[in-house]
Amino acid sequence: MYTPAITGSGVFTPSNVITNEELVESFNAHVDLFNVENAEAIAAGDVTAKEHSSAEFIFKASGIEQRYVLDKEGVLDPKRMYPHFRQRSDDEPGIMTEIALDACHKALAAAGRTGEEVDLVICAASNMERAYPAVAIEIQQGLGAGGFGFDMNVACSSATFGIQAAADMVRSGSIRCAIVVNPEITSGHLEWRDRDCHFIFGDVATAVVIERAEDAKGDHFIVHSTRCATQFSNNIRNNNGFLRRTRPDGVADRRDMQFMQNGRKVFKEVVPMVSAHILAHMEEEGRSSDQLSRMWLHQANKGMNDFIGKKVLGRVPEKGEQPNILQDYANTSSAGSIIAFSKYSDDMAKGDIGLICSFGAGYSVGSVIVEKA
Ligand code: CO8
Repeated sequence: MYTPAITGSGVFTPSNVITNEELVESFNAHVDLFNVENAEAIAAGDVTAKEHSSAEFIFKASGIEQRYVLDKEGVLDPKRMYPHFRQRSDDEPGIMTEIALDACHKALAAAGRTGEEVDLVICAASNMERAYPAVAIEIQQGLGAGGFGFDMNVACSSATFGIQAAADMVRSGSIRCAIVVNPEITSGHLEWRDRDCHFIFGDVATAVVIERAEDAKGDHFIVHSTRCATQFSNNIRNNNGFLRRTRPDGVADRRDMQFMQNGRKVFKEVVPMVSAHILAHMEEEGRSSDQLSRMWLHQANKGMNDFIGKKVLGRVPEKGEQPNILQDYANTSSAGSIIAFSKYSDDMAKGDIGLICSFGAGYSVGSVIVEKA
């Protein structure tokens, strides 16, 4: 058995930013258009009038101040409200592969490795660009990697579930060097026309390199243990899928073909589930929470993270103990905890213990206990 370690991480950040103010301006223009276009039906009580959004509400309810997106124009066009991506030929790399490769190259550079040294690629994300061939295999080709690749989808928990799979394979010796990459193009499936959720998500890609600790070329984080758990819930759901055209309304523009959630219920049910999961994982490892120097939590809502941090540590976390990045990136699904890890881990001292934790649709929760070495 070998000891697995995270030896490098990388983040691809799109160049387009949408502030809450810009988002609300375009959303409110969409609402005004919608209400005029549907004035008769609204007056007859057949259609509900849409209400304006507010930048103050968004910040207060979520802690989000802005988000990055691959295409800003389409999202902010009040007559469109989703991104424009050009059609690529089958001979070009897909858009997920393109942003994944950027994050992978940064992670490999941090680990002092090249793509040829990788023998496993896991593309772990909330959505895949196509059904097959696996996006991971295209990324494998782009990296010049050997071995094999496969896709994984556990929604917001995809990164930690991917880390568990890769770390277990390194531990057993079936692979030597893995990349777990999370290209999250959330703008493609967010319902930007729904006031309740239009502010939640942003685009990004993250990657981590996992290999034997004994092979590490520089500072690294030993992966002591991982824990994954799932429990079925319909409170975060997307009904889009390959059987869509078989149904009576075929490819109609239906609300349930985009991200849907009951945000209040998610908040109430997931916070205790995650806090209990982290505490149980720590206890099983014979560690107490006061040994935790840092928690890199999933980035969905600042209030959620404040609750979880307080419950796990038994006190209000001190500045820097639980870094948030969602004010800048919004919720980037599986990539959120890895952005936080990548940006806020270099300063840790040897021997410091940290915990990466993601949670979301499924419900799903995954935790990874690491030690700086
Ligand atoms: N502007 C102004 N007012 C608003 C707005 C708005 N934009 N939206 C809602 N309101 C109003 C509501 O109508 C409501 O009014 P009233 O009280 O009169 O009914 C009031 O404000 C309060 O609304 P909410 O109860 O909805 O507000 P909350 O305080 O609960 O905040 C949140 C809403 C921010 C959504 C919060 O509930 C939350 O963050 N919950 C947790 C969500 C979460 O963690 N979800 C995880 C999803 S991510 C995941 O698992 C991955 C899925 C796959 C990836 C998807 C890629 C796209």
